[in-house]
Amino acid sequence: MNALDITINQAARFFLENDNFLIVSHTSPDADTVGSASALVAGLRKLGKNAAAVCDEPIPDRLLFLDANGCFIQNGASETCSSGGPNAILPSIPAPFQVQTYVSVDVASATMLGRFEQRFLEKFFDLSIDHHLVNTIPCKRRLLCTGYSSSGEIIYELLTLLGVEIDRSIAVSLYGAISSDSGGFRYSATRSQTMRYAADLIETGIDFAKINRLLFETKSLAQIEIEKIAYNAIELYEDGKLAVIVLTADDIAKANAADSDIDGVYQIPRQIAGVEVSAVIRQKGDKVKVSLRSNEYFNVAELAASFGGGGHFHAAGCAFYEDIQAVKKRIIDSLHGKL
Ligand SMILES: [Mn+2]
Repeated sequence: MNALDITINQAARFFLENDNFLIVSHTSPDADTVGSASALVAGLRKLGKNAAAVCDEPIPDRLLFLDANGCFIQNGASETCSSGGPNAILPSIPAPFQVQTYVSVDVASATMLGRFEQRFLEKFFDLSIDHHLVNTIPCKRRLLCTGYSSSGEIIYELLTLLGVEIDRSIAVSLYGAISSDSGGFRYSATRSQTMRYAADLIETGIDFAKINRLLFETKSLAQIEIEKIAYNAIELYEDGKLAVIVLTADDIAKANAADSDIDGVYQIPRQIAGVEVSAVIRQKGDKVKVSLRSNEYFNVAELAASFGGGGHFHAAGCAFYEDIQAVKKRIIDSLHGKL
């Protein structure tokens, strides 16, 4: 516990007492941040509040079904609306009302905010809702549920507490968020509560099999292309306990892969028998992003945090402004003798 931490009841009161919410998702948007933010906005609107969600990167097409209510303002969607006033954020993000309350969902660190990073380093979030083990978001209060599989579980609890009726479109958003972050209810973060909430959501009549197929069994051609390159790039260290994949800007261009196409690559190296830690190191603009995964005993959240990043025990990430080969050496050196 930290002085910023509030309970879920206090968070519910916070939403009742405030209005004109902008819900901010993390960059490289995944199903949890998209589904959770969309469900929260839809729920707040049902309570008569003004709310909209935003992410500094476009929501990938394959995740748009999680925002059936159109809760996300897509970048540049409208130049005629303006958030305006002293609280105005980036002029390129139009909200159809004057934003007063800023809430982050599923965002562990300011580096996951894209161009919003500077703004929120200066002017803190009013509330940060998250389930990451390490959360360093600049905020005035924080609802941090580290035992939860997903932010989707937190939003489900919150909306239930607020008396919001969970209709099918909200259920799709939340089920997708929970199923995705729990790895289809396979990862260790899955608890009995996760299954209970999912069961409640299934009872609304959603096509959960379709949601799981869209999340786990559907790939774009670019995804397959980048995965082919990734398989060929696997290198093993530390007696086969560390697997590393480096994806250069050239590799990514050759596969014509967008960020969301690369997400699936993170799971590949840790599938090799005997591997404990995997690192996928890739160029992203002027940054080099590192996605770390572990299978059993190694806490990759700690390793990522030592480089200014964050995440969970078994899945974490960090970023560098260095040459990609230098980053690779740094990661390999930092794990030498530790596995
Ligand atoms: Mn999450």
